[in-house]
Amino acid sequence: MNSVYRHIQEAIANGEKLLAVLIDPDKFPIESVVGFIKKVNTSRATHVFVGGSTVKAGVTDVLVAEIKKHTQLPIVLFPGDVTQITNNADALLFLSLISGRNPDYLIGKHVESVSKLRDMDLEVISTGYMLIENGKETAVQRVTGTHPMSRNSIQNIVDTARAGELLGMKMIYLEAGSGATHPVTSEIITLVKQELQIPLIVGGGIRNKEQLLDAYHSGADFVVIGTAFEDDESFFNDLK
Ligand code: 1GP
Repeated sequence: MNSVYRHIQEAIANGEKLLAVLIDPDKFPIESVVGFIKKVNTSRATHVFVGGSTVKAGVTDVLVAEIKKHTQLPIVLFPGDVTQITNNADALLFLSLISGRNPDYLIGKHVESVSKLRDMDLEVISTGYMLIENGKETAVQRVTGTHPMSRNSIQNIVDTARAGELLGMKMIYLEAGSGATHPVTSEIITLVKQELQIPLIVGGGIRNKEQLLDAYHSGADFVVIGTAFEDDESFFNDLK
């Protein structure tokens, strides 16, 4: 029990940097799993995240089961909705959208999910999820009806992350949004990291090795990349 989070903590304590490949079930045909996961397995990815803002009910369950057949990497759910929770995964990021003020995404969906979680042995990792302005509207913003935090309100971003930690959240996820024009800035990552004891995840708009290394050097413990792999699988070769 609780081994995914414990391994994340141990890896960080050993100075390792973690990388998740994000698969959005809405955009990912099940026939592509074998070829795609083969590339994931030979890259430096440490985790597979599965989830999206708008996914049909039942699709995630089948996709995760198929991915699991082809990789030893931990599969972590990154759900946009309760219907995406499946016991076939190894862990669930229990995301509370602390950058927004929509009660459904702060606590409402979580209450809804409990009757489902009660019958599962899924590891649940409480995560403070923060949407940061990136230059264009993102799916998270549209679906949750919340505003991202301004890139210039750095103190507010830092304070929000720290409030998440003080509430007992186990990780903070700084999200620019899928396909973001600009990833979260180095300055924001550095200042948030300085404030936290818990692992820091950064994602959204990271498309090349330089941006990935920049996020790591700024203080990200864990980076999540989806679109860059969807658009061009040769990106995996850069990350061997
Ligand atoms: C989105 O942070 C993730 O929720 C990954 O974003 O698809 O832009 O890599 P990209």
